Amino acid sequence: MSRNSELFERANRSIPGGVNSPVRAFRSVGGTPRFIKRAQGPYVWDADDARYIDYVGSWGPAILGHAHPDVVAAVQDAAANGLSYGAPTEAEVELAETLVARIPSIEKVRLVSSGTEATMSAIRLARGATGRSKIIKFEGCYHGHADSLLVKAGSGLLTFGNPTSAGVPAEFIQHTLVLDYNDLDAVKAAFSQYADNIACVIIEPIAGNMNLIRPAKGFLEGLRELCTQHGALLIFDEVMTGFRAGPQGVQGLTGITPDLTTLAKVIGGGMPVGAFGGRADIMDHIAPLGAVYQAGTLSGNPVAVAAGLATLKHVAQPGFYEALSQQTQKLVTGLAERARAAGITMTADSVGGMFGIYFRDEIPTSFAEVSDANIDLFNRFFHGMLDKGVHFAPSAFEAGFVSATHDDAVIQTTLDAAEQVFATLNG
Ligand code: KE4
Repeated sequence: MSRNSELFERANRSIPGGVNSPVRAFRSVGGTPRFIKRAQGPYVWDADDARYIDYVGSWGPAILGHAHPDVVAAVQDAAANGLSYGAPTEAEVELAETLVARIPSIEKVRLVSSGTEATMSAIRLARGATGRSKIIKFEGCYHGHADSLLVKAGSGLLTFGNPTSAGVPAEFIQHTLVLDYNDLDAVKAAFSQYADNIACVIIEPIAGNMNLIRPAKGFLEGLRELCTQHGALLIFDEVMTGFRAGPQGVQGLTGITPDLTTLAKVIGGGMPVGAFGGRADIMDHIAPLGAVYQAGTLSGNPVAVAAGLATLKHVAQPGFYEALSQQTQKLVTGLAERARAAGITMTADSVGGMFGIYFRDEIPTSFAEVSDANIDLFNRFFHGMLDKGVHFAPSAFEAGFVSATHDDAVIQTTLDAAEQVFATLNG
């Protein structure tokens, strides 16, 4: 038995499903998850010492590549001064100032320890600042596991085909309207029906939790107009796209200004950091200044903040995102070309350092379209690549991630493996 299998069997005895986050369990692709014991650059090694080119990248944070020496050194230096104080530090002020400087829509920001905390807090803030209860989210978008957001969520839940989580009383989600992504008419209808009771619209401005789905032309602009018109807040959940799709996330690519933005992943560089921020007049509703309570023992943790600052310093280097986008485009173009050459129906798309691959004939524009992709073929592709030392995200409903260390040689190795795997998929 492999060490992965042994560890998975052991893990299942003490951890539900053997994992600390559902998507890691390989439930949708089948097989045994790889227990990673170390990572460096574009590679991870599993418990059997097998090496993989990694396109999960910790689901986004590992944008510099794993174990970047500057990030590791920053963490070591910070840790040597103590791990956590429960008191303000200069480093967290520096991270807040960095986010304010980099993301124009963020005038003030509060640091937390995860994306879930960021979106949960942003929703509470929107409700507190507007005095309204209803929120609008979109099917296939995942904003973390806060109760009011676990309604037809994407990511792990979507994979389990479990549109609403158990344990969430109907009362907790009665104010959550779930609409179709890219359906602006549905949003207009919701505002017509609930105009003065909609606190916010929360959206992944490029969705990454139902695989990568772009907003249709005019969709985000329409949301901005409707929110402004009805006094609702527009929340861009850029936990995944922030500093991943581009240096200012999707708001930088589109020029659309949300009222609040949620961040995590890259801003922690692999350590637990999340954030929510935006207009100062809204953020000032947050305790201790305002009446909207929010708190966290490890918020702004000095070791986590050190990793985030070191990461954000590197991504600010001239040409970083151009190079990252170029490598990601090489990957998706190469995959699509090889699939076509092998007679496999597959398309692919990418934005910045994130990408989607779809076993269907066209790039999907909605949850329904991504759901009609050939999941079985994806799963066979996933395992074929895994056997050849390439680790994609273990779900057809997840985006993939490229790091600054995925150079031409790494991309070429991936494409050579894909060519061989596609050849086996025709049967
Ligand atoms: P966390 O609580 O997992 O840090 O962040 C939740 C979250 C919020 N918003 C967006 C847009 C997100 O993508 C996420 C988390 N993303 C998933 C990846 N699909 C995390 C992976 C996992 O759940 O293990």
